[in-house]
Amino acid sequence: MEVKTSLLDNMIGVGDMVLIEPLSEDTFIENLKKRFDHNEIYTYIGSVVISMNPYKSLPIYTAEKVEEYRNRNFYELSPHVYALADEAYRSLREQDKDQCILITGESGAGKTEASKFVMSYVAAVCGKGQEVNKVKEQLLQSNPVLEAFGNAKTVRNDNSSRFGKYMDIEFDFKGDPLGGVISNYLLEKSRVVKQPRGERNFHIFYQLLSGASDDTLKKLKLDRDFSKYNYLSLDSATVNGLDDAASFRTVRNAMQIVGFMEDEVQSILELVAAVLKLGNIEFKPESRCNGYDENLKEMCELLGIEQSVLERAFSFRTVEAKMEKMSTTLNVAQAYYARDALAKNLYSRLFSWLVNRINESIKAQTKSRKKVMGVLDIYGFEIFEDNSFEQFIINYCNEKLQQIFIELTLREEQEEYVREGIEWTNIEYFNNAIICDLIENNKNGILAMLDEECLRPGTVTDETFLDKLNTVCAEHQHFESRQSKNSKFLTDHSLPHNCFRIQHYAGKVLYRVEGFVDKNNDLLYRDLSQAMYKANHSLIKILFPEGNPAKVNLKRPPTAGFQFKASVGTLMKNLLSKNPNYIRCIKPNDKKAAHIFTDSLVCHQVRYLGLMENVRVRRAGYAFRQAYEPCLERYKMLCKQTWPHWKGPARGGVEVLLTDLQVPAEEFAYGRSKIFIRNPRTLFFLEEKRRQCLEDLATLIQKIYRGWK
Ligand code: AD9
Ligand code: MG
Repeated sequence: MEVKTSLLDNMIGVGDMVLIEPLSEDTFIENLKKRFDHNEIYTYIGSVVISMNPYKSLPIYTAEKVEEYRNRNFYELSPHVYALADEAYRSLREQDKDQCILITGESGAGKTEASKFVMSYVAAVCGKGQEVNKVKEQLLQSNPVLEAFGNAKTVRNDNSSRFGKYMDIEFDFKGDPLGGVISNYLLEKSRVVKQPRGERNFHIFYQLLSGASDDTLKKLKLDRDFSKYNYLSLDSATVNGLDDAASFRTVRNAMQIVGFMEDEVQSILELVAAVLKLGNIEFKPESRCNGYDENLKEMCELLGIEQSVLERAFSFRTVEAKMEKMSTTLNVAQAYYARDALAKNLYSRLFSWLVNRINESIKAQTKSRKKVMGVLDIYGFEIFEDNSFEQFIINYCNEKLQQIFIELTLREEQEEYVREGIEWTNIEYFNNAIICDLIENNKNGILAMLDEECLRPGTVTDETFLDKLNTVCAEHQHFESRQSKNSKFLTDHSLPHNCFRIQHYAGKVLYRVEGFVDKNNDLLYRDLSQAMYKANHSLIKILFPEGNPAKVNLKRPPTAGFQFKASVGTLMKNLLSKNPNYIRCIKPNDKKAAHIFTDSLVCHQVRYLGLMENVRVRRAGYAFRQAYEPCLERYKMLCKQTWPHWKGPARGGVEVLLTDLQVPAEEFAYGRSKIFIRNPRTLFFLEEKRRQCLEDLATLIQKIYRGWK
């Protein structure tokens, strides 16, 4: 059985980890390194793609490459994210199976870049024509817009996603794109008012100041100088390799393609400017708001708000109790708190509005049944020096994705062997379900406890929350320790007093509780939302519907944690209903630098991503499986006895077929309902035979046709 394959080239390492001999963590890492050194950043584990961030641009995403990978078998060419995209798109089109592309890895590992390569590949190979091209352009151009408003420079990544994004691309029965739907998950809005050292605010602020024309800036009452704005950190305002001015032009252009009207763009920029102005408003003890505060005045002018209304909202707070309204005066600290809360709310609501507005443009214009490819690109696992509610949420989301990976590739795979009656020895792996439970359990999970604390009457502080956590988790742990030794809530007396620690799948993280209660509550004083609602500005009005006095709703909005948990739950259900394709991104070093491969760092990621277990399950098992009927249907032309019709059960037909083709017996196993093929090369061999057969047939038909003429 001769096989042409580029998976076994020893010079540049092995293209599929399944083929490594002998397999150990060392040989695994060595293989990654060898490939990385040769700019081979992709490696397979069966159908899973490992992607190493090269931190330099490689000439492997050209139109020629797209053509090369188009309609080729997954194992035929050297590993590439295009091969995965092609496989997913083809199964969607030919087998009518909805797909999802799950991209995981820690912050800076290359998820967002990978998601864009997948999208651009699919866009390049699907459908043609003016209408279709417009849809594709709009889908692709939604990226720069969302990145401008939702990404920022962090210490881990110069273009770090600060929101989670899931995009469904919808196709018709022919495989032509119809449109898409984007869901976004909790933007890290605290960044609007404060950034950790060495980090920046969201890109759009710098892009606007650097790239807008003098005239635009004048209209927005802005100064080009970043240092004039309190909300823009100074120490890292320009980032090497980022051209804010050029990006602004790209974003403006993208907005136009996506279908934003000029007046909408203007409104959006007014809001961005208003946030910067807000950050410069100052409060004094004698009179909270200084009526002559230039920033306050300009902000009100930008948004069409009566200045006295906003001044009042920054000076007093109305509390409604038992049908009575009481006004309390805000002290200076409370006024600053209110100001920042307003800035965060303004920005994050603007972001959600942008997502909805883009959805409005890109939504499919038909109600007929659609085939769907979902692409998930979330914020990666993060450990900072200082970790707060945002990191907790981000890491919880990553924990859930790891759980899906474990469920589908490790657990399900092994269970399937048992179900199909195939001989199998179980492979041990770490299951992180216990960590997910610690966070999301409805009764005593951390999020539930935080909610309980937020809703409890009386004085609630971050410390009371921590006390509760420590008591309940310690009890739980005591209980747990009798059942399992794996409790992941780590109490130890060396912890700083205001912190708790969780052993996540990807490492231990120390969380500081300061701000947890407040961020979870996510409340905005009604006086402020009412002031915003009164604005003579169409966009602001939409963003603060609760400020409408006619719609006074005393019911408390759900907490941030509760909403996040619910949306992650929906996402997981959605993902589980589709055929998963995995891209597992790895970061080669902590310096954002090309050519550096830090073994220990890579090793850590390989371990927590469960990649070794993944290869072991894959190796011990069978790379490919298919129910007997479709398998026979696909390959029956390769054998005289099965072609054109096989009488009898399909399993018998497949047996005859494989024997006739002289596939060695150790290469396959017969399950109850499926045939299992051990090596991808065998599958490739079958596919190649089939292709030849079809080609011969086509030549024959042409000959006959010519003969007729
Ligand atoms: V985060 O969780 O959003 O903070 P990501 O999304 O995993 O993170 P991202 O895709 O933004 O990381 O990649 C980080 C940077 O690495 C990019 O800005 C590129 O400069 C670089 N990168 C990543 N992948 C590639 C690639 N395939 N080719 C070239 C790359 N550069
Ligand atoms: Mg990203």
